[in-house]
Amino acid sequence: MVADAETELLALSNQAGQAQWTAATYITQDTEAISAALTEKAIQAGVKYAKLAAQYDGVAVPPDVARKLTLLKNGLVVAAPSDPKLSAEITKITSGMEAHYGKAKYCPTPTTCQDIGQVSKTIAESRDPAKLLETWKGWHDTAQPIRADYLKYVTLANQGARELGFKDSGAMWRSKYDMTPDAFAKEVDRLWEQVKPLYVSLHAYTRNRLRAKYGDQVVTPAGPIPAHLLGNMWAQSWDNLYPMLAPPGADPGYDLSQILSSRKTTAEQMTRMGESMYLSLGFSPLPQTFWERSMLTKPRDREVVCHASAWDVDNVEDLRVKMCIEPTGEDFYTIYHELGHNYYQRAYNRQPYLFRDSANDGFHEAIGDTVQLSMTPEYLMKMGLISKIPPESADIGLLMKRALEKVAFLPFGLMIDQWRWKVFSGEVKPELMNSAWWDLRQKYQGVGAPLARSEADFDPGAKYHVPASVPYTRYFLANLLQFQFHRALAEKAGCKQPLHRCSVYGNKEAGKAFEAMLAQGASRPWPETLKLLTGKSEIDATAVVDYFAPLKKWLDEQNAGKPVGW
Ligand code: X8Z
Ligand code: ZN
Repeated sequence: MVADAETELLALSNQAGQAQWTAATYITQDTEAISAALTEKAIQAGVKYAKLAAQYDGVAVPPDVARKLTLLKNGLVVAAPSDPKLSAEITKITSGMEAHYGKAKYCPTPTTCQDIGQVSKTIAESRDPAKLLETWKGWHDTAQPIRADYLKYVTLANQGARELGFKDSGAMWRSKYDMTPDAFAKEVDRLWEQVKPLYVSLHAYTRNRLRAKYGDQVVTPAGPIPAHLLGNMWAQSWDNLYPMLAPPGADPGYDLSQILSSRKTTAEQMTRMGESMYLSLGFSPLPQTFWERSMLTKPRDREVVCHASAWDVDNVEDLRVKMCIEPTGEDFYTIYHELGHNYYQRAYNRQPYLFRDSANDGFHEAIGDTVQLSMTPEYLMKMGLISKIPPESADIGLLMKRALEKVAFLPFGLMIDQWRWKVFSGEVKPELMNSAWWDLRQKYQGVGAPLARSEADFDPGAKYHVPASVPYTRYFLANLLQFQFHRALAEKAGCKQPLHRCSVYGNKEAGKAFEAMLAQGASRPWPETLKLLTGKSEIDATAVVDYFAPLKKWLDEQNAGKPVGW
């Protein structure tokens, strides 16, 4: 049975992959329909084998077979109900919602429509609160039409998950972590408590600076920060605010966006630099087909899903990146993130099909980000991007920039699925979906809606991963794991400096250890795979806390006597 499953699922995954690639890089009614049909076939086979695998519960089998049976039972992200009509309906809805997101535009006037790239640029660069607000609202309003579809999707996905024995679709998502769904939810809470003080310090400092800039009318001294002011459409990372928040006298003195755009660095050049980082660690060059088949820039003549992603279309060597690269620091980092996925996919491609996946989904998201932590000034200098290394006195600035990206992200990485888990379980009722979203935004992020929202709005739908049905807790885990991985690699490379100054660029020892972990794929429970590289089998938030300890101290000094929390 397991052998049949591997053969059949591989073939169907390849077909669905080709159709999904086409649909995401050329949105039309036809590509959407073909993608929905082939995805449906793959999901139906996944459901069939999940049910067959469940029949072996309690039967003694060799350990690798047992692991494959587990992966068959909990491997789906969307489980279609067995009723053929409902199965067709849910795949149509999911393909349609992703296409809707891909095509979405904010049109201040009928002839001046702006896509996600353009509205993101405004939110990143403008410091005019009225313009920010208008743009924020314009983009969020584009999600209103998918609210009804989303509700239907929730019902159908739950029905599919229940047929497989899960309480609901959220419980199915939480079942993929080598522990019970409840234990995983507790684990996530535990990790959040560990990093929360660091986030709260950063939040208080940021709020103060924003208040100084925009005034008490816009930013209250002790309340949540309005979501449109943080330099990112979803307030998920705040590094675009760095120029406003830079610690006086500790600025590293370079701006990657400025350097890349003034040199007119092309998307391919940026990607080649990313590849060269992986090569320096001992990984092999990307296949020629990567360069032929990837979509690295936004085509002018058709609609595409610009949200960056990495693909392995044949589950062996057909690696691709889909991205609308602009010469900005943010996109430069994102390419390294995407290539991390591709190098992981290739490292596990000799595993049996069911093990060709990450140890858990947080690992997949953490690989490229780990490499990003090696993009130190010293590295940028070696790449010829900057001409002098900032002095030690600029460390707080460097840490601040990183924290605005990676610490600010933590509660966002957590809250999206806190919301979805509650929507799937029914704890959040359909008529309160949007207000529950804002309750969680406030609870975890200390971020508030910048203007009154109602249940006609569907603000979660304005974030790619919700219409595209991509679980999000993975990014929260990744933002912890990457610091653990970086610490382990830096140790292997013999780096004696503070971790934020360690780069493993060019270090084959570190690269070998990294690749050994990646090559395990999903063949072992993730704690074992984690231990292989780090010597520890638990996710450990002290890695991120230690990394930013000097910044935390500095932030707390700045926050002294001012309100902290919300
Ligand atoms: O979606 C992504 C990647 C593709 S896996 C670009 N990320 C999350 C996001 O953009 O919301 C990376 C960081 C978080
Ligand atoms: Zn990713």
